[in-house]
Amino acid sequence: MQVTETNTAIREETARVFFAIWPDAAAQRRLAELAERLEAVCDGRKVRAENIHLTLVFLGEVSIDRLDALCQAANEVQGTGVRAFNFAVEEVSYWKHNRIAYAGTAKAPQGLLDLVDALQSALSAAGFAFDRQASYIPHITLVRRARCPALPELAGPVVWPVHEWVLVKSEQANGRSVYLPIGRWSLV
Ligand code: 2AM
Repeated sequence: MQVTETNTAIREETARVFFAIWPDAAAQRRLAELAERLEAVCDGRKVRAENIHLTLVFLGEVSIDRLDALCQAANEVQGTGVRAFNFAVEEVSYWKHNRIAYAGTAKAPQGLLDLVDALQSALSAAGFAFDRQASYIPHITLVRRARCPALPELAGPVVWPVHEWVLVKSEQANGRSVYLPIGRWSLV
C-alpha cells in the first residue's frame, strides 16, 4: 500500500488470478451432469458448467502492474514446448475438511505434471509467490459446501485432449464467481 503526503492510503489495484485448463464442450457437458448428480446427493452448491476447470497454479491477488510479467512467464513456458496430453476424469471424491466434492484422476498424466512444474519454476524465477504444494493433486471442484453421505458412480471416464492453458481473472458478481480469461497459451 502506498501512502501520500496527506497520509491517505491508496490501495494497490490487484486481480485474483490463476492458471487453469478448461474441459472441451463434450467433457464440460458430462462434468456438469456429474455436478448435478453430486449436488442431489451432497446438497451444497454445484459449480456452473462454464466455471468447471482444473487449476494448475493459483496465485491469488496479484498487482495489475505485474500481469504482463505473469504473461511473460507463461510465454517462456510455452517456448519450452510442453507436450499436449489427454486428461481423464476417472474418480469422484469428497474432501470433508473443506466440503468440496470433486472429480479427479487415478494417475495424473505426465504432460500435466510437466506443465505445472514448468509454470511453478517460471513463476518462482519471476518472483511470484504461490502455494507450492509438495505434490500437485489435480482436482476439479464440482460442488462446494457439500456433505456427501455417498458418491455417485462415474459411468465411464471423461476424457478430453488438452491443447492449451489459460490465465484467468476471478471476479465476484451478484455473489457468484465470474472467470475471465486474460491469456491463453498452447501446448505442442
Ligand atoms: P478449489 O476449487 O479447490 O476451491 C479459483 O478459485 C480456483 O483457484 C479454484 O480452482 C480454487 O480451488 C483455486 N484456489 C482458490 N484458492 C486457492 C488456494 N489458496 N490454493 C490453491 N488453489 C486455490
